[in-house]
Amino acid sequence: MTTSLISMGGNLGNVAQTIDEALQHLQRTPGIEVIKSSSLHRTKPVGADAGAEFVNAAAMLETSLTAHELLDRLLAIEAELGRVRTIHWGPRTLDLDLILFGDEIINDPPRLRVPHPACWYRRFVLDPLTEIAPQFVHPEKRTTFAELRGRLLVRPLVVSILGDHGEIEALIASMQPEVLHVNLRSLSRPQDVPTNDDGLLVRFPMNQSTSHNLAAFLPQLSKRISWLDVSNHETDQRQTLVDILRSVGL
Ligand code: PH2
Ligand code: MG
Ligand code: MG
Repeated sequence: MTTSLISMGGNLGNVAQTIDEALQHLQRTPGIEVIKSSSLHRTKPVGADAGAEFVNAAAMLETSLTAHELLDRLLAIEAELGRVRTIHWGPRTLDLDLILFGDEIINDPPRLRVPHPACWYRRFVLDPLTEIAPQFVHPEKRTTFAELRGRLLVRPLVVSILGDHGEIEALIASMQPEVLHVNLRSLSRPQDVPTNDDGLLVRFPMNQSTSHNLAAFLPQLSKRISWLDVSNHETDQRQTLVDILRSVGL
């Protein structure tokens, strides 16, 4: 048997009822036991096309299924409860995400990555999760979910951005006045990265010479808790930064 954590969220229809039905569907599934579920959290939408306010929650399951079997079951329940996938990150009746599966680290993109790659900096995941599993340890970060959440509550939160200097400086200059409680910093050289692991360290797309320079530092940097790599994001940098700040609760 494996203990697993899932996150639930939606912003179309009666989400509270949909989440309740999802938990019943899970409970009725052979090989799945719902151990605990969190309260419902109203959260601001993250993503330009995400739509209205979300309701998010989390649940703890005990299962004899494999991670892939559990994922298939989650996707089937989403479909049974009326989810239609049109735009990526669009409004939805229900999203069921596999966050943790025992202490397994699963890398099978694009189908499945466990722990969920964004779970450690998303308040809409961490807030419900810490209600039911504060002392569970993230197997890659080797840190409890309560600690991961606590790291994001520090004010001002330092968000350091590694990227093309001119572009990042301009982005920060235009955004900093709008965002209180966050200290945005531009890092133009990997060797300027502070040694402490506080706040958030975000890697934006970089020109060849900077990214070449970064290669030597990557092994060290990627060991950090704060390391968030969005260098392959296609959306515009401003929206990416807005989404990150929304995710961490700013
Ligand atoms: N899920 C997303 C995108 N944005 N925002 C909130 N508040 N809650 C979510 O569950 C959520 C989101 C993609 O899965
Ligand atoms: Mg999701
Ligand atoms: Mg999903």
